[in-house]
Amino acid sequence: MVNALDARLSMYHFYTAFAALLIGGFFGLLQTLVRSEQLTLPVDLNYYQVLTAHGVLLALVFTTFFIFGFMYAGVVKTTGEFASHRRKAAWIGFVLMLIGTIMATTLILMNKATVLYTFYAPLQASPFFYIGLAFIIIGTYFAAYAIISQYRSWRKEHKGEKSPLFTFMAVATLVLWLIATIGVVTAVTLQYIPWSFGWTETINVALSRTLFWFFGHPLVYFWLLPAYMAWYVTVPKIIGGKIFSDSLARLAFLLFILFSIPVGFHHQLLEPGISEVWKYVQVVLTFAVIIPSLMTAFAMFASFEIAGREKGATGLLGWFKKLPWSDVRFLAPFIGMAFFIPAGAGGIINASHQMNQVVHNTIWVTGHFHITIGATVILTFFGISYWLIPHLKGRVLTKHINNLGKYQIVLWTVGMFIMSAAMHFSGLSGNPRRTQITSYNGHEAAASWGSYEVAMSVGGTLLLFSIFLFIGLMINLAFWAPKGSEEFPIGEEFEDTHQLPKLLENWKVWIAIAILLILIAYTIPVIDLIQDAPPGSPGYQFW
Ligand code: HEM
Ligand SMILES: [Cu+2]
Repeated sequence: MVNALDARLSMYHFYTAFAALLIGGFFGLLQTLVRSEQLTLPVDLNYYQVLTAHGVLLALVFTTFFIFGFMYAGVVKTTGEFASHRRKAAWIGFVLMLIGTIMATTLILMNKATVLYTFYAPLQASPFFYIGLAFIIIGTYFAAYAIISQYRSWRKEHKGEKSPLFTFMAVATLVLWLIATIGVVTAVTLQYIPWSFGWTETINVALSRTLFWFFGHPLVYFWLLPAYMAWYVTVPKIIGGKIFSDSLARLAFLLFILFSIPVGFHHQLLEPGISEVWKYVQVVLTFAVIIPSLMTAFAMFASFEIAGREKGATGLLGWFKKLPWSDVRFLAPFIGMAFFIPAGAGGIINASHQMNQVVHNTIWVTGHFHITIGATVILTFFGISYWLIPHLKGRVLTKHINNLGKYQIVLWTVGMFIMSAAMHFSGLSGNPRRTQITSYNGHEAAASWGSYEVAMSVGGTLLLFSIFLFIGLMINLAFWAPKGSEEFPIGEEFEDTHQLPKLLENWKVWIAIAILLILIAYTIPVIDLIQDAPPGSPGYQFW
């Protein structure tokens, strides 16, 4: 049984996350309808406002709340209930994040922060929008404290034992987050807030974007690693198999810390003010992330194969048929994994300097991140929700809800496939992202985009239906499903080695390497950006 206080902590994070999903998803559908000219927004709600809210509510709010809700549940499951001062810190974190979210969303809806979720300068929002973002980040620091200190005291009490894999992974994810947020915190406190209050007249635009992407790329790994936690730790158990290798899993997470931070320039390949040499260095480091990604893919399929063979599968691919396809807890993350194959390939295209020129700022990019986060990550989060919500509420996932859940997952898969494929294809012929009007008064260059835009709205409609169904099922699982106990699946290792190479839990070494790589990749170009900076820019409000 879960401690009721810890369960409530996680549940409040999920309530907030699901509310953000519902509103954000609705805005997403509006965007597709406006772009395909099937809908004109009322005058006091402009397209870019809706787009800002969509990006903030889904990419920042939904993900962050879900991730903390999930991590708390798993940490408590594997290390024991929270000491009360830690639970208190976690609640303070929740309240700060909630206040920040309400501030930012209110300002967006008041049309005072229509700067899109990347809040690029020189677009200038109300200072309270940036303060809201700061609240969200400070809130996450309280949350990180709760988890990391729980881990440290577990290790003190269990000298010589290896820490639970789930908690280790949560800590690795938070280490990545803590280093990454240095960039955005610096930009927000030293640049955006003074500038939006009018204390400084201009802003160093290139520097602010560099600090943003120092954070923005690892941010995508902050979304992805919790999905990987589910893949490595819970999926093997769900399929009745074993974790392929505990050490491999830990090493992969540590490599993600190393290779996901010193790489922000791959988002700035077309920006002036950064020399090609440094762009080249960071692109090479970007490609290094392929190593832990392929390790993950290998480990997943190894554990699928082990599970299948243990159930009597023979031949090269016989194990494939033995996977529990009718179990939504498996189906959802599996489809997520499958989406990651084209998503990873697309990422390699985006990060390659020459090919980036073709897709830069086109809706291809939007297609890319809807199959990474919008499919891979979100489908995994859906899969988690089907067992975690009843687990926390002392109820069970019934066969009936499991079956409806499969429909929900299929709707999402088909919707995301249609929408993202249309985005990828029309992006290749130049269809821009972040634009309300895509027909360009009937110009021939835009002629082919119209039908793709309609396809996006068809996909978007299926997606919104899927969200409705999901929310309905979650309400059911939280309040109406039969009482009982639903397990939190924690996999066991294929061959339990008990001993872990000491190096793998020596955080000082890994953090030092991460910082070294960051210093190598960023010191000189950042000095250049400051020393040779142009006069700087005043703020603009085009809306
Ligand atoms: C109902 C489901 C969804 C629909 C219909 C949808 C639709 C769209 C569309 C059409 C755009 C591009 C608009 C433009 O560039 O002009 C967009 C942008 C975006 N979407 Fe979604 N989306 C959905 C779900 C999601 C999810 C689940 C996430 C992340 C968790 C997400 C994150 C984003 C982000 C970050 C942007 C970029 C915003 C920007 O460029 O400032 N979307 N979405
Ligand atoms: Cu990136």
